[in-house]
Amino acid sequence: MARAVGPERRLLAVYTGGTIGMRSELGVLVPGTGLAAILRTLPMFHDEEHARARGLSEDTLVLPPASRNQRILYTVLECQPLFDSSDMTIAEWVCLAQTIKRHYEQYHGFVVIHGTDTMAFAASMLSFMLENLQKTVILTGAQVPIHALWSDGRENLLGALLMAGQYVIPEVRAFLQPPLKGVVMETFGSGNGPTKPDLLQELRVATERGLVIVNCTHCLQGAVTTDYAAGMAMAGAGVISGFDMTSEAALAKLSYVLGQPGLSLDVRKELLTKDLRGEMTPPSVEERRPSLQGNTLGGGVSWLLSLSGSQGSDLGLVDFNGQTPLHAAARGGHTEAVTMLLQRGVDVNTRDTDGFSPLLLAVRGRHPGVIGLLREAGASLSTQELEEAGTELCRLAYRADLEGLQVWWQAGADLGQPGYDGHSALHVAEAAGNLAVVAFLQSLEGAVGAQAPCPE
Ligand code: ASN
Repeated sequence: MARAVGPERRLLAVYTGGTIGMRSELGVLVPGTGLAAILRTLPMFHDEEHARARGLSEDTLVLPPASRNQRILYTVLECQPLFDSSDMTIAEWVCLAQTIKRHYEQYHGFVVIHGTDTMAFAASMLSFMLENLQKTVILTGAQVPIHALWSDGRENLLGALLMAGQYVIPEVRAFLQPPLKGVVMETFGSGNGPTKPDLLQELRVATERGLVIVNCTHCLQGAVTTDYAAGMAMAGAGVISGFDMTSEAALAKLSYVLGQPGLSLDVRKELLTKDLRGEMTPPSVEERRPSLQGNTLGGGVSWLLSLSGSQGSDLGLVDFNGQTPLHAAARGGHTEAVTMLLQRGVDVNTRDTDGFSPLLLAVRGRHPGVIGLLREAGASLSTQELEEAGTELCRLAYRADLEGLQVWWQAGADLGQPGYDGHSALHVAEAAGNLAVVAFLQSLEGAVGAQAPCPE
């Protein structure tokens, strides 16, 4: 969250309805029009003197000065019709997103004035619909109409206007940037989240940079597990399991652990997985057995290795998805574990039930160290795995993602392979003017073809 600069910040307040602007009719509350007119009469929402001196148009309101050199100007866009939010459906949320999109360039930020009954749904919907958002969008509402003698609405709306006007809070991906040190994430069911590769990649980059992310379930009972691929993906991205901790306990514990002076990052992470004050029930060793990933992967693999020596356990053991310990180690970028497993002679080209090899998982996770080890041990991508690669390569070229292209090359993919529309990554990079990518791809063509030589 960065402080917004500039003498004037212009906001659009989209008024969709809700109690904040309701009136009583025949003893019941119904959506009320004319919110802007009410705000204009309240000095905390409009500085008439400044508006006149500045020659602002009729539909523009201006807050009294909140900081010395900055004014927040805003326009209220009243929707037709106005809703009690319990009547709002996907159609209205789409319309709301389109309204923000239509006005995106004219304003520095947006406030959505919304009923509280379904505000959480609207906020969640918007966070998915407004992709690549670079401006602040804040939802607010109230339990009591804003014109009532006492109303939470005045404080809520003022807070929303000040936040949207004074701070740049772009979408959650950018949210993980420094100076943030820790995050408590609430996920579905047993710790499952979306497995969108770009989201997982953001999480992975953040955890690798040292951000501590703790995963808690939003369920009132039960714990975070890795029973599902969706939960496994979180752990694979370096997110720490909060097991059965409540989000409140996790937040307090994270603050406590991050606030302890002189501890290394690993020690802090270790502390988070331990029960310090009766706040969690970490799983027993037995329960941990099938997971074999995330922070416990190194230990889990060593444990398996020790068993394989003494009791002949099988390192080719698979989980529900047909993935072996080598898949898990490759996906998590654990070079030591990969080395140990390869030394024990596990099958380097083993495929899971989707046909994916450890090498493909290492490419997706962008782990060049692991890719190198797997290639040296004879790993190669199958025809099936390479089938979709052309389109992925074009996407990376378009985004000037050199690192992404390099790992595919290191894994032995043909970077000249066309995407779904017949264009190659080089065509796409040239068209997009991504010169570094063009130079990289041309250097491969000139030298050894667009495919990495197989290591000896
Ligand atoms: N029924 C109202 C609504 O969601 C409740 C409120 O805004 N406080 O529109």
